[in-house]
Amino acid sequence: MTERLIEEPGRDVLLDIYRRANLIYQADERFRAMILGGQLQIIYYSPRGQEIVSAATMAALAPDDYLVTTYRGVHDQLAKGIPPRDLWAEFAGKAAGTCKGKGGPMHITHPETGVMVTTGIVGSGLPIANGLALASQLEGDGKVTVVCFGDAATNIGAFHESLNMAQIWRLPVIFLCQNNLYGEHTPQAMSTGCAEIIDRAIGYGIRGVQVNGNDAFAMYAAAREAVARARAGEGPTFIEAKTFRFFGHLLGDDSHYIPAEEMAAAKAADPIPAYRRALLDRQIPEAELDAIDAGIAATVEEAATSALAAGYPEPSEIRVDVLAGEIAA
Ligand SMILES: Cc1ncc(C[n+]2csc(CCOP(=O)(O)OP(=O)(O)O)c2C)c(N)n1
Ligand SMILES: [Mg+2]
Repeated sequence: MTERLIEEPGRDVLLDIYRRANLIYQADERFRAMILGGQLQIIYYSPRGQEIVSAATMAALAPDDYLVTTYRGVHDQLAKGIPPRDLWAEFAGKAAGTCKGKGGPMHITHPETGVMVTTGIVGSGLPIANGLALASQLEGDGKVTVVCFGDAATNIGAFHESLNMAQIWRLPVIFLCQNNLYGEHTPQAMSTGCAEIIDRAIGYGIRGVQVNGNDAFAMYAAAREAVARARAGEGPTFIEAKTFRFFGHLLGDDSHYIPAEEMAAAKAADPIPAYRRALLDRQIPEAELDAIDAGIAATVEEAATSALAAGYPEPSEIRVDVLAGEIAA
């Protein structure tokens, strides 16, 4: 395999990553406020702290590449390009949502932006991603599939089977492990036998890349290289992106099982302000970043407000789009 030298991305890409990351950041802030304020009744898995992983990865994809993600997937879905208005409506169970209000946050699907499946079954996205990648390989459509999952998911059988199969068939798939160091309330060392998750790549002969997922430059470089390999027919890549989640497993989790100093260190290295500082250091004017933030604030406001005002699905819709084919009433 040839090594590629990857330079720092240009200004457009840097701002694209900034826009995606801050859309996630602002949307997450609003989702949490709406849930805690009683405006949304959903179980919510905040991606706060993991924004850069998605923003930089999705910036390296083409709009029609595929994504498979999980219950903690709102960052991936927004970064991939689902219109916030449609996503919000689905979270609120409204007919205007991505699945007409019948999927909910756990099952966000939006083929128009390549978001093919969101699943709550840990590890179940990986074989599905292989299927999408195999279809692309057979059809020669040049698309790449990214599947996101957590660190604890690497203990599930489907993870191991999927890496093996993808490598044998040289599938155009990227396995993106968002390693936030915890699975539900369990620290990694209590559930995972190996010290470094990336070492699992060796057993399958698959290219493994461990990266600081909160570093936009490193994350983008890793994703771009993996995309290039997949498109060139060189097969899959397993990326382990080290990151952290600021709000525990789900909203309401008090994170008592996380040592206070570990949480404090993670928050001190918050990737959102860190990336803003990195752009300012590169002479990107603050006013330009502020203008992007303001545009995002307007988008989020519009999405949240329109979702609340939208209507629920009609009762007559209850059997529509649920199974292939008609079901007798
Ligand atoms: C097959 C299966 N087993 C157990 C669960 C319960 N469960 C939901 S999330 C979770 C932890 C997953 O942790 P990780 O893969 O690290 O992802 P994270 O939530 O940290 O993003 C578990 C065990 C499940 N949903 N599916
Ligand atoms: Mg985890």
